[in-house]
Amino acid sequence: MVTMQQTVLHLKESKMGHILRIQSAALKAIHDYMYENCVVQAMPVMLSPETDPLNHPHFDASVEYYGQRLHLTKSMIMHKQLALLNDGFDKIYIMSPNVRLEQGELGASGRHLFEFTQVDIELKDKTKKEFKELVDGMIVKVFEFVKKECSDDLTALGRRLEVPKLPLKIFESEELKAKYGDDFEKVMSETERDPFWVLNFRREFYDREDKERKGYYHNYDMFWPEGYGEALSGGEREWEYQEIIRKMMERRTNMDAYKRYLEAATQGLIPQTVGGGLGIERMVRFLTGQSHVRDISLFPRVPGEKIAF
Ligand code: ASN
Repeated sequence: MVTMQQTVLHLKESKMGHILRIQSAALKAIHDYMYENCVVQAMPVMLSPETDPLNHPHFDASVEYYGQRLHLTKSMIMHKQLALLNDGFDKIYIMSPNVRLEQGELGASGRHLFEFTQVDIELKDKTKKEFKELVDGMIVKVFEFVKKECSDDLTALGRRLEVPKLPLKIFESEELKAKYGDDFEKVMSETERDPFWVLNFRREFYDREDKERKGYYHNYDMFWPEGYGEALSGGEREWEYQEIIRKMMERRTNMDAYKRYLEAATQGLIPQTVGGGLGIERMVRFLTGQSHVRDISLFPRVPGEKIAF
């Protein structure tokens, strides 16, 4: 149990000013970069009849409102896809708050909060290669801007940042697994010097599986180096009704929970898109060199912990 007194001490920590200045600079760099690249910003939704299923255990977070069950957003994946039905723009991003009531064991990972924000990006008629190029550029822009604007804050925190060299490296998950075993993400994150990408993970129904090469997924994660672990995940998306249904059946997804999305899919209304979400708190943890996302968050929601405020 976190007490009110501990919360006050946490809020008054002297390093918080340095951390929030670095966070502000990083967010400004992201917004500027998106604007320069014609990626339009959409506002988040926090309640919806359908949301990301998530592929790992978690508790329900939904409310009843006028006879309708509404779920707190786990990710805006399906909203991002549908937003791109509009012909007037083909790239969007959202500073999207997510609520994922995950199990208490994750509290020790250093990377999990049950309430967090991701910068969620989606591009229409683009490939994973084009998505990676956009994100690579964004990462460099963030590092350059933070180094330029916040050198005193970085020094105060004892943090040295190197601007990553582009293009960021790409690895195949199968090759890494063969080399390092199931713990490959951890090993790679600890040994690489720059952020890097890993391709092909078996995940949600909405990430595109290769039709000729079953079991190969056109999705990816990006990782922070120095052992900071996962930074972003995303992929090219399924858009065909038959594929979506097949993948849902394989994953035993409750299709009733996705009837509106499936209705759109039957009408061919899911655009062909690619995208991903980058965790803001995880990025700030890395930029500031802190050991837990709790340290960079004013009001941390750590899985398994009771909240004081
Ligand atoms: N934002 C992720 C994506 O675009 C989905 C997620 O957060 N689960 O793929």
